[in-house]
Amino acid sequence: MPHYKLTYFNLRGRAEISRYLFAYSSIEYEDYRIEQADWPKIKPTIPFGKIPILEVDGVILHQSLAIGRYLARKTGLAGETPLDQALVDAIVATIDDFMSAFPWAEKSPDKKQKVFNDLLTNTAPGLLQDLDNFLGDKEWLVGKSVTWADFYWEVCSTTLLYLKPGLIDDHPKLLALKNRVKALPAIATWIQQRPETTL
Ligand code: M4M
Repeated sequence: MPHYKLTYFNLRGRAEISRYLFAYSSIEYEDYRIEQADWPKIKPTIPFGKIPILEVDGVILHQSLAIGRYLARKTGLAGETPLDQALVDAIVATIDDFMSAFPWAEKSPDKKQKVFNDLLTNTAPGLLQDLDNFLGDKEWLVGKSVTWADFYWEVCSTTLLYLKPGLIDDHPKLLALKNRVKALPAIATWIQQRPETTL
């Protein structure tokens, strides 16, 4: 087994999907969390200047979804067939596009709140309806077993619900999916033991 070191802030954010994949597959890794204050010093030492990164026996992997897809492939959570894998990737990208639209680093609190509110009030409902339709009466988003697309829905919806409690009240199927992921024993254990952070 390679030595794995995941570097990110002390947040769920863009690293949590990888932490779920490690937890689910019982792979040992170093969950290295840097202080915001140390970031300017570390940034220039990282190949593309962004975190998370995953070091795999010294190879530095960047981009949270490339890291997630790599771990999902290794652990059988990437989707069963090439077509299922493409559907999984498409769902992950759809959720990620929405999460990435939030101006996380906006310095003006007024502007930040305005855009956050607009996304949560006007954009989220359409996405949630599309996801609800895509899920339909299936147990998992894609195929007959859990994939990292289900994990990503759980991770991102936790942050969305922190930003807007009640956001998915009109989507009991999506809520039930979230709860199915949270109830997977290895995920339940991780959620219970992880550092508690708001985002
Ligand atoms: C993100 N919480 O939670 S933060 C994406 N992006 O709390 S830059 C998908 N280049 O404000 C799911 O740190 C969840 C998250 O330094 C997410 O992109 C999240 O200006 C955060 C936070 C930041 C963040 C981010 C954007 C720009 C910069 C750094 C980080 C995300 C997500």
